[in-house]
Amino acid sequence: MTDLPILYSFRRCPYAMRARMALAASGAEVMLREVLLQDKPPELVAASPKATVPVLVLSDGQVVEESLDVMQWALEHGDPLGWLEGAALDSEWISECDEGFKHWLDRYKYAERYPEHTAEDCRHNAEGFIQRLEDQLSVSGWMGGGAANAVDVALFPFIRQFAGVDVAWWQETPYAFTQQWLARWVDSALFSTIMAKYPRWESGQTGQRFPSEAPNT
Ligand SMILES: N[C@@H](CCC(=O)N[C@@H](CS)C(=O)NCC(=O)O)C(=O)O
Repeated sequence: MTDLPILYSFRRCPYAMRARMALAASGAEVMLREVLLQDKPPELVAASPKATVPVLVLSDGQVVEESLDVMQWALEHGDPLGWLEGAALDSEWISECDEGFKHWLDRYKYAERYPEHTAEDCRHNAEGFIQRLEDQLSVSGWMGGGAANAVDVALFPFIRQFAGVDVAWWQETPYAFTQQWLARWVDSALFSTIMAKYPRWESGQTGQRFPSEAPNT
């Protein structure tokens, strides 16, 4: 048994990615439980009836069930990279990403589920946000100040998804600063760590220490 916090996570979920990035950067250790969204374990639903990931269950039973709150918890625990310096997780950039941009991202990525729009229209609608990012990133290469901070971390998994829908198209776009910024995140050692593949968690198991037991994949 362990009294480490428990993190319910799904590897490819961008909300879970931002939480795992902050946890990995913070030096906190958690027990990661990799779940399948189509077959959520009852333990997750019992801890958080809305049953989205990520969910962090602290050793005192407190449940942190929003990705930004998991980031905040992690970075308050430890912030050696200074990601909270000059950054606030209630930034309008993040709310714009999670609301407007994500709306069009889903419709672009899963265009077949939304026959009322063309994929190109959805991409075009999402691009307004990308253009604003590009303008911001052209100033210093980051979302604020001269270094990476928590706002960059919260955003990049969603931009990665957007870029990944049609990589050839993305590479031809004029968003050079955003392309570079995204590549820096995706090529980082921290990102490789948080994208390690964990086996699906089964009831009765404790989970796997994250990030220290990250498999080498
Ligand atoms: N506002 C939540 C959103 C999390 C979320 O929507 N996660 C998705 C996966 S990427 C999820 O768990 N969806 C539930 C489902 O598919 O049943 C957060 O920031 O943590």
